[in-house]
Amino acid sequence: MSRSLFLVGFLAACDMGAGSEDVVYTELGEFETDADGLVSVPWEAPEGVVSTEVFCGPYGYDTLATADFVNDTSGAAVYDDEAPSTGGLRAGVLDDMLPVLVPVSPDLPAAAGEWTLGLWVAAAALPTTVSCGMVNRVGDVAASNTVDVNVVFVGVDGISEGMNANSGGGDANVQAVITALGELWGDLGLALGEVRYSDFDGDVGTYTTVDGYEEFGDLLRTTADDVELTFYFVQDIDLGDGASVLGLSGGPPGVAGHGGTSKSGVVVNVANIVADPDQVALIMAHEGGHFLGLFHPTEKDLSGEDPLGDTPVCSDGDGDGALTSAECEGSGAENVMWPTAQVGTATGFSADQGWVVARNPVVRPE
Ligand SMILES: [Ca+2]
Ligand SMILES: [Ca+2]
Ligand SMILES: [Ca+2]
Ligand SMILES: [Zn+2]
Repeated sequence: MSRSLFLVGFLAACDMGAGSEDVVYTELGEFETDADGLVSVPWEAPEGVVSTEVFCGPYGYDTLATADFVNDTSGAAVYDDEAPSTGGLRAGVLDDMLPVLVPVSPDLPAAAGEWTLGLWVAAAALPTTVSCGMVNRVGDVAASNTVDVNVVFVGVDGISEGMNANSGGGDANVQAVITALGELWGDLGLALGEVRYSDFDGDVGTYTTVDGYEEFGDLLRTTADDVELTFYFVQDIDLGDGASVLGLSGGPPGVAGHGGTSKSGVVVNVANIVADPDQVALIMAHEGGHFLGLFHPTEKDLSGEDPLGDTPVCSDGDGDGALTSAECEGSGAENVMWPTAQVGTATGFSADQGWVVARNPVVRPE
């Protein structure tokens, strides 16, 4: 890995537009792995940093990557893939693009200085080359915050009469969803700022039903390079097992504050928007929570938990190796980030979850 490459990338930093000068995307350049798929990616968080996110890709939908390690500004390992469920950081095992966001827990705040991502790419042909970038947010942090939202309609006109960019603002079902989303996120201290509506200008016929992770990633790749959270409304999501998926987030966490990547937004299945707008709103609150750096308090198969000290802990009462909402009533099922969140039951967030979201690059003080 080359220090000069890193510095050249740093010079390419660009302002992201009016009202968002506190959030800056910087290209870091290309990095070549060794024959084992490993490469160190240093990235620099500026003075006054609130959050910092590094991401590397694209390496394709047939390839997975994760963090072998992450070192903080003192060179201390703060993440180790031998113990991925411990400490204050989480990293996914993801296709095509790997984002690592700090902070995802009050236990590991962002700090100015050089961090290092030890990237491991499991490509079939090694060594391989990836491009990396980073987004840094500086400035103030507040308890009450706002996020701008872009709703992109992908061929869903007809599910709810006239549901498209022209009429979305006046459509009763869309408005019921937006209102309910605002109420759910209110418990995070997060209000909806500007809500924009646009029509997908790509291949609607292909993407209105998202078939598999490649279509999912390719749809997210069309996300604009703005400091906002983009939700794609589609007619169905089918990952190949025959079941309809209600929503999917890039990441988690998503690539926040930088468009054009396969992790730059959230896809929402709105087939039920007329019958059950509250269900669609809960999916947006949950998947949008993933995008903003929140994980499931406990995975339903008990395979991991979030890095937050104040989220509910549920024990597997019946010892069958799986957690259900019924089993975790009063000890997890009330949290919106519960893996099987149910309308009317999953209605709140924890204080630590609000702390994390307040610092995300696409969120700003109200
Ligand atoms: Ca399709
Ligand atoms: Ca926890
Ligand atoms: Ca159980
Ligand atoms: Zn989830």
